[in-house]
Amino acid sequence: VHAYFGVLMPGITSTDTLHRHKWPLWAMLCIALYVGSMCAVVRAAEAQDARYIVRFRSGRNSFYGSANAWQSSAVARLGDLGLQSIDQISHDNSVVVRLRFEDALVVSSRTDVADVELDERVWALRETNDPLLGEQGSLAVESGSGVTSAWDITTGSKRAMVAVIDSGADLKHPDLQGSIWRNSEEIAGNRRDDDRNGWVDDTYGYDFVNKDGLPQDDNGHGTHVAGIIAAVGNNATGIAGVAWGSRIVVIKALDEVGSGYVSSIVKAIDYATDLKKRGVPIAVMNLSLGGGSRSRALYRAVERARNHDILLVAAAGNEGANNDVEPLYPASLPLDSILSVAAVNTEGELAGFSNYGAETVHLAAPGSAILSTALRTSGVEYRKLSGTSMASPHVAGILALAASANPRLTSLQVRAVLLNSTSPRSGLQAVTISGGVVDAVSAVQAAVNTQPLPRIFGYVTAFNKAVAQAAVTLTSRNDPFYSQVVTTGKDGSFSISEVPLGQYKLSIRVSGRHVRPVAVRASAARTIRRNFSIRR
Ligand SMILES: [Ca+2]
Ligand SMILES: [Ca+2]
Ligand SMILES: [Ca+2]
Ligand SMILES: [Ca+2]
Repeated sequence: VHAYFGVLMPGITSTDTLHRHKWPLWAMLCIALYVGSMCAVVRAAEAQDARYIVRFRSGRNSFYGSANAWQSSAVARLGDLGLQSIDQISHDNSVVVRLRFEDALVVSSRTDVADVELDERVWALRETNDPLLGEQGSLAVESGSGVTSAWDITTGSKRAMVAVIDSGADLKHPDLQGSIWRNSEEIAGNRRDDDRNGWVDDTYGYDFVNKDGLPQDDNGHGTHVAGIIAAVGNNATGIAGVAWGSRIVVIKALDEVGSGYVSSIVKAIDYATDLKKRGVPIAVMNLSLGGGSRSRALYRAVERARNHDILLVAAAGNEGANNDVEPLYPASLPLDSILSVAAVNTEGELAGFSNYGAETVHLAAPGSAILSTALRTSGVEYRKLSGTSMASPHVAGILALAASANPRLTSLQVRAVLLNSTSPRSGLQAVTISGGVVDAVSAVQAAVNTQPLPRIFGYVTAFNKAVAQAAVTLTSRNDPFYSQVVTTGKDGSFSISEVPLGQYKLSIRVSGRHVRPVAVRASAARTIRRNFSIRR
């Protein structure tokens, strides 16, 4: 028994996965043998409550009812178990509950529960080990990345905005205020959800830590990241952000010490996606944070954002580690809308602290001694910081520049343009996918010269309700080798980007049944809408 525990213990502590009907061997051993002391040790360690994300099945089929309906049914089902939800992720059919490990096992074995995972904490990825790092270097590498030259073509536009999911931002900072998106459809301070997006008084984005409509920074990390992206330019004050003609949406999901729950990150991502759905032109989300295990809830949220043409730029991490071996999330999530960013120092070499990965880290950007806006309560208005947290917003800002330079491109096209235009560095060849440092001038010029391709977008509904998990297949009538398969998100939406010009057949399969296919003619670079409505 002792030897078994030696082998199995890592499984208990490191895995976040509680497969339904599969009890860990250690648990079965505990129950079958009840071997006194060893089990008692394990049980003591696991007896403490932890936060879990519990995802319920939607019912007999894949046709979802309203958000309110599942929510009240989920809460009722938890009540049957004597549990109370402490938070809800309405777009994910999930609730957050505090559970003991053995109770989590019981919950995960229920037939009406689809998934249970730990609601882990993620962290801001500022490099804080070396306080003197902030006193060295300059913006020399930044000018090396060509941002100021790219401004001859564009400084960004309000049509390509960046959502900053972080510790918030100093909303009244004189060098940020003018760049922060304001929700014109929400009346401040009247305790009403005027725009009916589910969040009360969210005039400047939302604070998912304190659950209020004011994402004011109380840490400083988010203010610094926001300033790198879009500090107000040409105002005779302080600094200018990479895309100072653009706007940022401030969403707070990290607390005053720079840490936050995965569930808060998921809700922050959904908040940005919902804004996009109603026409707020968010092209990119920046997440200078990471940690935890691979969260399925997080994956699904990023996928939902991707289906609405929002990219995710994420910091690769500051452990000097190989992400191919030790993945860091969200940067290492396997989705084609993500860019994982390593940091280079002022010499343009991979920074000592930066994570890397020949297969999982896409490119590098300046991340050493970066000057940006500071939380004014810290006594200064600007400060230098280092970390992949500072590299990621450079890439987010340059994506906003490229998207502004050619607004007809989809975000996924802009991502491809940026990846193909990095400035090669020998030291980055074996440790990143692109082998280079982000190059603003090349990216913006390439964006201007790129032919936009159509995107096919639509919703699948049955009896006026969204159908999730429907398989949508696009096959070409011209090219027998071309076919794309995507699945609909919970809101029933699907999106197929970069469709070459030509004639296509779009077909849908729902719960094993085929729906009559439709013809699609992709003749112009625009979003082609095709909705499917199932009546029987
Ligand atoms: Ca609102
Ligand atoms: Ca209001
Ligand atoms: Ca707040
Ligand atoms: Ca300024």
